[in-house]
Amino acid sequence: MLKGGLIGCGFFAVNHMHGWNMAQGADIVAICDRDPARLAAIGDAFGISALYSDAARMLAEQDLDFVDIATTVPSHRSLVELAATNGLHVICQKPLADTLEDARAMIAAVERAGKTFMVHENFRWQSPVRAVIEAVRGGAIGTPFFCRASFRSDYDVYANQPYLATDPRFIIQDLGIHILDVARALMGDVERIAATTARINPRIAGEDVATMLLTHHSGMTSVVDCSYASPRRPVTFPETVLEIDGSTGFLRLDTGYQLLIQNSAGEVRRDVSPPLLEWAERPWHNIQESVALIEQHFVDSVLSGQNVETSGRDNFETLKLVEAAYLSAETGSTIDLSVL
Ligand code: NAD
Ligand code: 89V
Repeated sequence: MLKGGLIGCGFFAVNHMHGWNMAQGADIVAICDRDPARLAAIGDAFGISALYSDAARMLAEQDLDFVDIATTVPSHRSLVELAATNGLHVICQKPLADTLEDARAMIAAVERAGKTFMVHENFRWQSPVRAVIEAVRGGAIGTPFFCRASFRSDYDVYANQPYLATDPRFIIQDLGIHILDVARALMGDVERIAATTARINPRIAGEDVATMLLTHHSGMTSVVDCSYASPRRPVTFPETVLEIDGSTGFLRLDTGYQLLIQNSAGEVRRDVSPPLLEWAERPWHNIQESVALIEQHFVDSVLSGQNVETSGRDNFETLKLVEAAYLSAETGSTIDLSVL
């Protein structure tokens, strides 16, 4: 049984803890947060008595196999490097880093330690998205040549995550990163990107709309469009709508988690709604289930010695897309990923 320590007991950490409770092969035995009230709340809710306000002290006193970093991005590099120095496996929330330089240093630190480094990039682990990835990789529509990955609503995301309203970078770094990662999972790595951004909500600091055009190494195209300023009803947060044209068929993951596949065999419609786990609540259940799935993948990979799917190195390619999208929006030019 792997023993883990959770660092960061904020808004999203409760989902991490429920996921770890479900995971086979791992237990969280200690938790850490600088905020005593948040630390106590998670400790009480999950019956954990090893509580720390300092991560270095937790790592020094506890005999851990891994850490789960659920803090926001400013602390990610120092915490990942701390874990690597202590010879631990690491799973760290997205966005991995504020800069590519930080991300490179984190990847190198865990590699030097010879440990597993996984980024908690969970959207590709959502079961409806997974159903699409499996269908496409299984050849249901032949070779995909066009993908639209779309995430649009006016959901009040700032209520739970107030830092999103004040960060100078918002939708690409926080949400677009997930949708760009889904596009990579479906269509492969990217050669160049062009992006436009806008701020529609005047009460926030960053951009709440982004439209990105990706040219993949295969020469094929994806459009990734994200908005937290779209007053559509019903509100479809947090669903990703996917449309993919392939050489021999068409696939759509529509709102309401409805999957349509058309090909020479005919037309298949499937309800691929995620289960409502007993600790989950709508509309977050889609994301909540993916937390449990990604954590189980991490445990299985560490125990079996297999590579994790969203490793630090893999996720670096998604992070490059984020950086390149901001650069493109700033300069009005298409960015070749090889320059980063
Ligand atoms: P939050 O601000 O609510 O919680 C972060 C917690 O970390 C705070 O309680 C803070 O005191 C603590 N903390 C920060 N630095 C620390 C340090 N050095 N040592 C100990 N504790 C420290 O943030 P959140 O909304 O829970 O988000 C956390 C991360 O999860 C972010 O990176 C966010 O992008 C990500 N997130 C991911 C998803 C997803 O679906 N993958 C959803 C929500 C949030
Ligand atoms: O993934 C995230 O960090 C979240 C949300 C899905 C709401 O955008 O901010």
